[in-house]
Amino acid sequence: MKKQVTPLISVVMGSDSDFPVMSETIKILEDFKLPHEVFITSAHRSPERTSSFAKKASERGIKVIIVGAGAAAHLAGVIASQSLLPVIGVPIDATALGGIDALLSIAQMPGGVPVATMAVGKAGAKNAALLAIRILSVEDGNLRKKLDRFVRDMARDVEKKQEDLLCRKS
Ligand code: RP5
Repeated sequence: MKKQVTPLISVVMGSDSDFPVMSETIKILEDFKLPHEVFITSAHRSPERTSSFAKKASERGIKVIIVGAGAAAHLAGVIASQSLLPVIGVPIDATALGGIDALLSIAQMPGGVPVATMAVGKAGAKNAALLAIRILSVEDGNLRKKLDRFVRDMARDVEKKQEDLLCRKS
């Protein structure tokens, strides 16, 4: 029988239409082998489900909540108002406003209820996972080593791009 692993990170989204962007978060968490869960709930369409999720997340062992939402994106703020866990918001381009609506809704929280707001779209979704990993790596040496390797690989990729470009030119 497969051993059940308690998720440390919850990846929440307002709708299944957010999944193509939030899959960037999930990819990074999988690469780092971090136990996580994926949960769909909406601040507006399922407020009770959202509230129940936020209130119980900490007691279930969740350490960081990542929230992707588009339009009038209140989900991250509503969850942050009902949980003491760190909440990271990813604004999603879901309307004619190109994500500016979600960006402002997530970033412009009133003083007292913090939500760490990422860039709109896939880069933000990727960085949300990396920020969660940075938070957890403060207390986890192995995770810090993996993060360090990730950062060094990224720098090496830049150098490789330079070399490839020079090869193409010559
Ligand atoms: C938000 O409304 C969701 O996060 C999504 O980005 C947007 C549109 O949702 P759907 O109409 O595609 O379900 O709550």
